[in-house]
Amino acid sequence: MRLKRRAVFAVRLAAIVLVVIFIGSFSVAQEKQVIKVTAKKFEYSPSTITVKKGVPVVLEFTSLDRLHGFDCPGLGIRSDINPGKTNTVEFTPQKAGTFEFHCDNFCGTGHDKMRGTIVVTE
Ligand SMILES: [Cu+2]
Repeated sequence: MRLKRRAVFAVRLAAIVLVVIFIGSFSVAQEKQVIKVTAKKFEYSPSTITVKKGVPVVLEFTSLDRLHGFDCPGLGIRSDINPGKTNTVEFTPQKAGTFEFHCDNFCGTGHDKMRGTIVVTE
């Protein structure tokens, strides 16, 4: 009988510890910043994307016309941007600064001018 009571106590204690760990993991998880970016000949909207150093970012890309690309070598980010589809890229900027991105899927006469910047603030 005494042994059974101890076992019940141990199980309850374990359950409480698990709940505390579970809740704790939520408060530690950092909010992600979700930014929608649309592409069309020959521009991105927004063309300037401002994010914060150390805060996780999700970029959600969609194209309004044809296949484009998103290449930001300074931050090591690249994605295709397909019409009728959402491509996502997740990253956490580790350095502050201004990083240029451009379209790397040839999309027509204005392709070379299809660019923008990611600004990472401290
Ligand atoms: Cu393009």
